[in-house]
Amino acid sequence: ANDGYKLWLQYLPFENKAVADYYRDYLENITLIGESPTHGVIRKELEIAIDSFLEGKTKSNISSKNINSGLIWIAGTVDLPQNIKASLAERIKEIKEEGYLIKYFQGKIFVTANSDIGLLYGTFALLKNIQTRKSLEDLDILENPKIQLRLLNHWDNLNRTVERGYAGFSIWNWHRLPGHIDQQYIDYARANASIGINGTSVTNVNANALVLTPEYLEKAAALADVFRPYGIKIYLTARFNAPMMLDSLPTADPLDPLVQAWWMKKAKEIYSYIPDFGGFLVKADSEGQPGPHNYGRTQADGANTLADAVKPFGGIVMWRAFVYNEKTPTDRIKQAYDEFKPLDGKFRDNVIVQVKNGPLDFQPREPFHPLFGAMPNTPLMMEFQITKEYLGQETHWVNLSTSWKEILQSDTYAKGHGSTVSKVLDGSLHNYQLTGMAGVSNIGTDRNWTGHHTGQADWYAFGKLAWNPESNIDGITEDWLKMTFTLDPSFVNAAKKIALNSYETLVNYMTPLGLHHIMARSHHWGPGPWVTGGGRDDWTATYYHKASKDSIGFDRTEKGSNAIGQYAQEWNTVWGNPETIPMEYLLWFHRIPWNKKLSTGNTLWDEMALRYQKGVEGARWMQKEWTKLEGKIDQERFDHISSFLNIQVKEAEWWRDACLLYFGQFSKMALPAGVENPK
Ligand code: GCW
Repeated sequence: ANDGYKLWLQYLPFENKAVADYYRDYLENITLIGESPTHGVIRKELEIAIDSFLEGKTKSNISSKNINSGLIWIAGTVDLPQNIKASLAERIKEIKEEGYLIKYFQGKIFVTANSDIGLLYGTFALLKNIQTRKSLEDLDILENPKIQLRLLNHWDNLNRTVERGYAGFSIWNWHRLPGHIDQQYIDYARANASIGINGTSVTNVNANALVLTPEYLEKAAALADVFRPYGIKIYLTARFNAPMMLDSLPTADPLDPLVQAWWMKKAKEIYSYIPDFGGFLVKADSEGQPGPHNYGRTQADGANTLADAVKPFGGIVMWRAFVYNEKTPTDRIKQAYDEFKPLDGKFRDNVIVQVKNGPLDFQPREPFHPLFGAMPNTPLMMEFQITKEYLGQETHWVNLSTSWKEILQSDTYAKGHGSTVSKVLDGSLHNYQLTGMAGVSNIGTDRNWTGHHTGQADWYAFGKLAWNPESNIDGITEDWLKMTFTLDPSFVNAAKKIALNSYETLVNYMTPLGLHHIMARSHHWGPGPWVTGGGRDDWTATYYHKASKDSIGFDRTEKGSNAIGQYAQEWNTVWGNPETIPMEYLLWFHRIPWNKKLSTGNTLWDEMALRYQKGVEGARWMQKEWTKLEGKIDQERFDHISSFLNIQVKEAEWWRDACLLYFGQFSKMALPAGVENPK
């Protein structure tokens, strides 16, 4: 049985004697030089791994004294033997702060780095090569992260509910902190370090100011102490009106000297608890959160006040661009760009603006956010959602890295062809001095952390893409499957195929052809294309699809809201024309008559119906393929995924039926051949 708690760090036992013999020689002779807490973590991880690989049949001998016998050397560049250091000098020069080199040389494997954390990352990389049973004699890996801030964002409340929690409650037990350090915090740090995540914002962006009080800072400091040896910094969400909430200041105006002094003092206090505190993550002026707008100030005024407070201590502010207001009559998806673009260059150098992947809100599919490429003088970081708020929540198998890759490889054309979002993020396009990627966490108290076992893959892939947004997702998915379940290629290949098809399948059964925000009200689970009224148009479905008896879709061309005008001319040309726009964005940008013939030869209505049907068939295919894999992995996880796939198929049918019945009232057209009649 396997409950999935060990994630991708299963360190599956060697499958036969030959394999065990091959690796044993190496694993029994490890030289580890250094005594820092991070070295302690490295030693512990190696012990866990060796014990598991060799099923407790060997005693690991990891010592700084094995100078001669060591077949694996784990040592900082300064601690390498002189002759090795000289021979590898050219390569060593390329290693940056958090990077590492793994090199097979003169019969030994050298894992080396300039920092303790680099060494830990190198160790995890070596272990991954053993987990995936690579030949060690070929090892020559030099890796540096392409992005500096690689963060999880927890939307966790202090009472342990989670804003969008689909895997149980928050793992942070504030009540027991700081006295009790749960093993899960340590395992959380291990898992994150293994994929290069180096920061975590532990509280909801819909922030509770209480977390900034001494009582909670002491608790946060205890978490920071756990994370530190793993290279993970802690960040907190700052409620913008905290000066009023906590100390009854009459205002939270960011330009008021008393308010500025309050934040300065607060920052000093926080750093007295957490000397390496990362900084603040802020949601302001959005969905009822307080912000600089309350005082007629700009987002830059707000961000800069907080940034000045943490600056003396080396802290940063991640200021979210998810700012919109129901009272602003402009198309909601245009508002962030309208607000932030004029502020380009007005932020302090320790501010980074955190932008969601698309301009609306984590829909199954959106075009990339037009701010990417539009802020050459203000560093922007990515915010992806790992938790599946709008994508069926925890029971649907959807391989998110497929959609992330689509966004990362999107061309902004900011500096001509090839100006991808990925290059905006890694800083190379605009020479950003701060770079980052955040993922809204899907972690909860479920025994397997993420509800669906495959939610672990999204956590894993997020870390890998944050380290290098150019990473190959086929490889990421394959490695994850091998380390998590089994090395049996018949399982890995089949499961990978399911995973890599899952995203398009979901888009088809939920929101084909660029449909968006047609989920049920508020919880966003299940279909709700009929959702209307309720006082906030921008939270309804009808605002977005605008179905009428003639047409459907949101005209965002020049003739409509002109959201398209926020993108480069190249996109205006392609997306502006319903004949040339890729089908997946059709109704995002255009209003199309039901009976219009598309390039596929189908009318819009037929195309929509056929795509919903295709989505359902895709979900059934996933289920069928999964069934064939019984016996190839442990029964516990096999059954768990099987039962979720049952839900997924039912919900795919539900989505198709609900949407076709609803939209059919407008189109009044018959379903094309091949589409099942709604139940
Ligand atoms: O997607 C929406 C969610 C809110 C969330 C908000 C945000 C944290 O429905 O629950 O609030 O986005 O990103 O701020």
